[in-house]
Amino acid sequence: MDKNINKTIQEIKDLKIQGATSIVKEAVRALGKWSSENSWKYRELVKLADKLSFARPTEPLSQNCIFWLLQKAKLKEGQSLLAETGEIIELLDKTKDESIEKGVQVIKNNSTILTHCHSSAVTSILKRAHKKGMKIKVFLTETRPKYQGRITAKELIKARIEATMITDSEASFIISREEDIKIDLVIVGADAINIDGSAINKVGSYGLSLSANKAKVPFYVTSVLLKYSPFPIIIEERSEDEVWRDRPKNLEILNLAFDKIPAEFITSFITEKGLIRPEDIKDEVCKYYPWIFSKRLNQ
Ligand code: RUB
Repeated sequence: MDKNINKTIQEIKDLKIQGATSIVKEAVRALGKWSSENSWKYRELVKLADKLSFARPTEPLSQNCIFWLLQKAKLKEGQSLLAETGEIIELLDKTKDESIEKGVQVIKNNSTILTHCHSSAVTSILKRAHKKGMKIKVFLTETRPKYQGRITAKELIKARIEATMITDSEASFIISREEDIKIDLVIVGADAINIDGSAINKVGSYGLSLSANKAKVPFYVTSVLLKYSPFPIIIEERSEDEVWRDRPKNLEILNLAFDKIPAEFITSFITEKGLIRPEDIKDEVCKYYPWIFSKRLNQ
């Protein structure tokens, strides 16, 4: 296989490239580069596209964008697709930027916000709110077993935002408190939006949504509409070694990368088209990206 595509796939699998938005951008960039350096056949492109789309199985943003690229590529066999991949990246940047603006509007001055894992959409909202002069405090989970919370922590500290790291197991209790710590809202990112308005995000999100619901704390999921999937979502299961490499023989470890946030616990999605309630998300996707519902060979 092409060396650069292989490297990109490996980096996505190893989480060197993590988060839905970075994953799709690097995948699309790799395909653009390959198309411009090779005289390719459509079936070769489909093979590589499939490998990149499913480098991590729970990524409909990649699957949707690469599907769109394949439709365009049908008439361009052997030619460079850099213009098309550039168009996708531009759309991703534009929709993300619009959703960040909408996200800032749910934050009030002097808010305490809790987030989980590392979502570039969430950190961008927090940084923009801070830049606009809002005083915010952020509680962030460390996110075992791969500690993506550290990426969030470094970004927030660099932006001079007041940040406190908590262990994953502390999060529900912190959300339930009212005396010393009062969480005003929870914002998480998303890897996928399902037909029923539920969302898929880093494992642990389900528990946070449950606690927020019980404590009546608003729970927002920020996601561009291109993360919608009309197809059943596979939850990625990762290696046992990530949890405990020297584990006792015969101990089984289940290491799910993601879980599902039920629609009923989501106050609103923060999208490029504004705040959308879970029950309205399908109609909005139909309106703006009807091609997402097209039948695909591999789904
Ligand atoms: C990352 C994660 C992020 C979403 C959204 O999981 O769950 O919340 O991917 O990210 P992992 P973004 O670290 O396993 O990839 O907002 O950047 O698209």
